[in-house]
Amino acid sequence: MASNIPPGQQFIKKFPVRTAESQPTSTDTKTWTVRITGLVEEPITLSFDEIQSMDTLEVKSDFHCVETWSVPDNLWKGIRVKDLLEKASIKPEARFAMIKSWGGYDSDVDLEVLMADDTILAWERNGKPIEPEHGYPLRLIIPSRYAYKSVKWVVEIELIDEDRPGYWEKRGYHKRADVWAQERFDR
Ligand SMILES: Nc1nc2c(c(=O)[nH]1)N[C@H]1C(S)=C(S)[C@@H](COP(=O)(O)O)O[C@H]1N2
Ligand SMILES: [Mo]
Repeated sequence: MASNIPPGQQFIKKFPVRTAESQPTSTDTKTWTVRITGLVEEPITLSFDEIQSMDTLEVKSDFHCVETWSVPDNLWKGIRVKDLLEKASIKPEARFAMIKSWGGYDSDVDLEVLMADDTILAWERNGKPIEPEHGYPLRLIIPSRYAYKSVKWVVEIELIDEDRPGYWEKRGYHKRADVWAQERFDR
């Protein structure tokens, strides 16, 4: 567990499920792909196998929902989003990305945060495949931001120059969502 917890958060033991859209009807890794679109030299589509064959890493982190619950000590295994984006040659004007799920949920993320060393696209948690309801086969993990940025069932990363709000950001949640600065709501 991290030595401290962000202000206003409480650790809980059970991992709740929060899903705004419909869960994928199939999480077959043979057909799952992630597209990188928008402000890139060449849009690319990567299969689950191609992603899994990249350099993998494990990141241990606490998971903080804006509703004030936190799940401590998750060991996520996946690949760095930075490595993925480098395959697509991002245009210099890209400053944000819209991360999109299979069922239409989305969240906007600062490119800088997306490129951080601990921002990963994960398929395992604590040594086991992520449960389907928690985002299998590929879920984004951004430890420093509230969990609504950690999009489950990722199918597309769209690079953009002007920020635009995702699903919860449209409904009042903060566009940056820094857990240590308690950026919960945008006023
Ligand atoms: N695709 C998708 N990703 C999502 C959400 C969602 O509704 N759909 N909810 C977000 C919110 S608000 C939270 S708190 C976490 C919850 O993750 P969990 O369901 O694995 O606990 O996922 C985030 N990612
Ligand atoms: Mo959340």
